[in-house]
Amino acid sequence: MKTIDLRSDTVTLPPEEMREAICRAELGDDVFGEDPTVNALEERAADRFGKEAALLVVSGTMGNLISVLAHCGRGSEVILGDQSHTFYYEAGGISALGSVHPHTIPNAVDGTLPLELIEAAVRPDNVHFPRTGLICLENTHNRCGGAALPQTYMEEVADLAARHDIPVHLDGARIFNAAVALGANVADLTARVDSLTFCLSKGLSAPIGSVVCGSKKFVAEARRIRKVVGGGMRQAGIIAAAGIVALETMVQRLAEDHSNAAHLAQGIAGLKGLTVDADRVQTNIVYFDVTTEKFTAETLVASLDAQGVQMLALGPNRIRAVTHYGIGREDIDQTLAVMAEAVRAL
Ligand code: TLP
Repeated sequence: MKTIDLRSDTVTLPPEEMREAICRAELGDDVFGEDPTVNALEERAADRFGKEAALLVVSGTMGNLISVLAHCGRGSEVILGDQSHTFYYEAGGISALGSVHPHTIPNAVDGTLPLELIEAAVRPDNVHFPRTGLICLENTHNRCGGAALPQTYMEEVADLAARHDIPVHLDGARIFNAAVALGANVADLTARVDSLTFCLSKGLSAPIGSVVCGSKKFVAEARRIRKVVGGGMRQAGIIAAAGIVALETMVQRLAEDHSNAAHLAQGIAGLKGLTVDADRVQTNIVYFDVTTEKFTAETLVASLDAQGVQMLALGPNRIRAVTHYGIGREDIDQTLAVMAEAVRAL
């Protein structure tokens, strides 16, 4: 029985072309700046986003941590969503390692931070208050159902930030999903952020790695902080080689993942005991709720697991399923058949 793993797009395995590129990669010592494949990936990434420079890092978490630390000094404050990955899932790294103070405001259901709440969170110059050092956005927004934040909104936040002379960082772990869903050019979508992290190892299916992009000055500081947190890598071209293939070949196909996610959500909408807002599924993430007393998210996930379908229970009633390169339309149909049987039997 094939396991249909919908826990995350992080589970994607590299396609053959990536494995070959890894084997063939020209290598050098990247801490000395001498790995040609890393340099090629960083140049391509910077170009793709229209930024001056880029830096390969181990993970999305490391990219966000390094970026926050590069923008903010000890005791300064970052404005970010209460549902943001950086606040929710990054082990408090910005506080633990950077002494940066998180100022959370509630995310709207569409993943945005309401402008008036950002405005109200900006600290006036007063000896009692921390200094606002950064505003963080997330696009697509993981915990807000993979929502894609439109370019107009990104620009409105950038205008607000510019009025207060505060930089903006984007957690763009899945920014290519956003660009594909919105039919936008990824450089236009991110033109107004000062820095961003995007991930190679989610929908783009590379085995490891994320990239931080920004100005030369910012990336030089980020490079220094990467060393501080132990992220300076040596022959990292084996990672970058896969990343180059990811950027070149894996972006346009994300539309397939989005269509599979929509198909899954529509199917779930017809199942008893489950509720999903199928209209909100814009990209590759589907959240749905258990709305019956007969079973919980955990018992349903366990029962699906026994039938070879894996999802994540993210609360007593909340389940997440993520589509990706390893999942075809027939897997979604199989998933829906297994789910229909499970909700009937439980
Ligand atoms: N998200 C993972 C889990 O940590 C929840 C997932 O399975 O979705 N930003 C966003 C928006 C993310 O969704 C993630 C990973 C990261 C950053 C961190 O990336 P990694 O896992 O490479 O550190």
